Amino acid sequence: MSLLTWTELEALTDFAIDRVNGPTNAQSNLRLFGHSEADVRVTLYRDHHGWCPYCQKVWLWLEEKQIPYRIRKVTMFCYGTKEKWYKNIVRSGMLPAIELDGRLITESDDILIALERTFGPLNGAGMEDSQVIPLRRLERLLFRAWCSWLCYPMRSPRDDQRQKEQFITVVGDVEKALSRTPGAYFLEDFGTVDIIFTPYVERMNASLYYYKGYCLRTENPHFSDWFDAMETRPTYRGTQSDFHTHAHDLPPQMGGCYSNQEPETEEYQKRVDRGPWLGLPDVTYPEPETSRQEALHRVLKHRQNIMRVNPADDRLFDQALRCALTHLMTGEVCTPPPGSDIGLRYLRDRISVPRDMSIYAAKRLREALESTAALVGDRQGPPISVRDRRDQDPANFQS
Ligand SMILES: N[C@@H](CCC(=O)N[C@@H](CS)C(=O)NCC(=O)O)C(=O)O
Repeated sequence: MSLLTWTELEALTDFAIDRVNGPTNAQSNLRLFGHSEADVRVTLYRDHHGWCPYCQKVWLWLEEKQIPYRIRKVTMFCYGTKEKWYKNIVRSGMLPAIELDGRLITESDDILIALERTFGPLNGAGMEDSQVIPLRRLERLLFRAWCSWLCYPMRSPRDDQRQKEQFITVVGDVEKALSRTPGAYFLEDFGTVDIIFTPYVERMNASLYYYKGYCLRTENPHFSDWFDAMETRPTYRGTQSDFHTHAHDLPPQMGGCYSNQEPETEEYQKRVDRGPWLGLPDVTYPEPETSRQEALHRVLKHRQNIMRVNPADDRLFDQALRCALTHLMTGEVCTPPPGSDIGLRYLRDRISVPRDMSIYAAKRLREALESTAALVGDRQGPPISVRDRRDQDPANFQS
């Protein structure tokens, strides 16, 4: 099989989106929605990797409401050094923050309230609406029950079971709340409540699957419909992450995630880490036709940095990566040089969704890297740290 050159690979993708006026995407630094730059009144400070759940909340709201805004990305403590310029604005370094007409606002709930006062609430019911307040409270209850189960080491399987039951009781209340309206959303129309639930419910779905062998999305019919409905929205698709990303971004952010001993847990962990990734319950909308082109385009764009941070020898990895990309685009089996399995799996483990690419593009790229690596060995890359993610320090990736 002929290994494609970089030039030949470049000819196989014309993937492009309009980052300013097109669909929601994680790479944009400016969103205009057809307005002019002079109309921008908001700057959103959010984290580089799209890992901060409170940032996702504000990000989604601005996208849904189509408010022109600028984005400035900031490093989280768990993966690098906080930028001095940001500490001069927000001394604690906490995210998210916005500047609205020159006024700095922190705390995601206060941010949404301030945005509502300026631009009006989303679909009628705002943060302080009497229908919204009890649902916001329910979201916090669910969050606490999730933390109690996931983020503390359990003394025994019985303790684990007890925490699971407590979590499932709150899930039952959420299911009831979702069943009260004819549609799939929390209130009659999609709105603020759905946005408030989104970041942590997405993280619950991923982390409980991986650490507890429990699938929130498939085991609860109303949640399942809600996820499906969310995935019809281009705004959500643009901010949506996957199981692999969350399974490994949460431990340092939460101070630890603890696995139980259920047989499903071991099976699901293997699936999330080593594939196959297509068919995992982190996404159900149909795969876009452009997913492979997108993955290729993103690798080509960041090729130099990808090579530089990879533990494998540059020449060896250059050839191995072209093998994986040749396979991705042509389906042909292309055997990489001996010894390149670790380098390919290092990259497989460090694709972050949606930071690097969308969910299906990442699945396709992981599959191509894994199946190419498997041709020459079964060695895994260095394990992903649970204490910090300095391997993802954005300082190493700036172009
Ligand atoms: N109550 C705050 C919580 C914000 C928060 O906890 N932010 C975390 C990230 S999720 C943060 O910025 N931590 C500092 C860091 O990780 O660098 C809000 O709703 O905005």
